[in-house]
Amino acid sequence: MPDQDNEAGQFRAKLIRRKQEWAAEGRLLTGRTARPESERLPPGQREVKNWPVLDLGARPRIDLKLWRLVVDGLVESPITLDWQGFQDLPQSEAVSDIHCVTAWSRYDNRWRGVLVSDLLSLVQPKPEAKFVLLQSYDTYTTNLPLAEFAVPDALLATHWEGEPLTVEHGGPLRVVVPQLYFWKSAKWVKRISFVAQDQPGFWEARGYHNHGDPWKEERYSG
Ligand SMILES: Nc1nc2c(c(=O)[nH]1)N[C@H]1C(S)=C(S)[C@@H](COP(=O)(O)O)O[C@H]1N2
Ligand SMILES: [Mo]
Repeated sequence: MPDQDNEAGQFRAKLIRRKQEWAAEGRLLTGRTARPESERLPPGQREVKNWPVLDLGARPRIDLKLWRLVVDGLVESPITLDWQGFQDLPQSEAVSDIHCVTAWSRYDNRWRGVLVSDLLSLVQPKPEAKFVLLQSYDTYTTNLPLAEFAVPDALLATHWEGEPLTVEHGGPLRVVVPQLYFWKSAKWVKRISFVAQDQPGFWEARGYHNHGDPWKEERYSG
């Protein structure tokens, strides 16, 4: 319906404008640095017990029969997985904290899915591959260095706390890269591309930090 599309479009435009303003003003910055070894909460963050939903407002519902995950670019063995093919990969669990750039952190999230390290063994990135671009079913994109994607507790998650991920939280499949701000953890991921040259994703092109380390408070660029 055009009316609904228009409303969704206005919501999205407003949200993008507000978050761009935050970046321009340097909102929430404390100028402190903290170490993950001695402090659990990164600077400027507060712990929440609930789990807020943050996205651009379009939450795609993907029929598992039509769902595909493309893994391509600078890899020895590019692959397109269907849902069964994804289930056939080794499934693992990892527990990690979430740190969102809007200042909430949520401790001890138990994820289940395919470890990024297992995906990397499968597709084998070439030596020239230095960065990863994640593309999602809602047209969202985000970028990160391959070295950050390859950490032991990063995963392609289908479950949270033993339950399938809800659509709001990125189900059927989202990326989780816990040591970076949560905007790097693409929900509804559909394509993972390994590239030589970094290119900014959605928020990275709109005033958000290219790297996004919560411990260094890398919230905004510039
Ligand atoms: N596909 C997609 N992934 C996304 C987003 C989005 O809009 N679309 N928002 C990002 C942002 S800004 C955050 S903070 C987290 C929020 O995840 P949550 O809603 O499960 O808390 O998802 C990230 N991944
Ligand atoms: Mo976010």
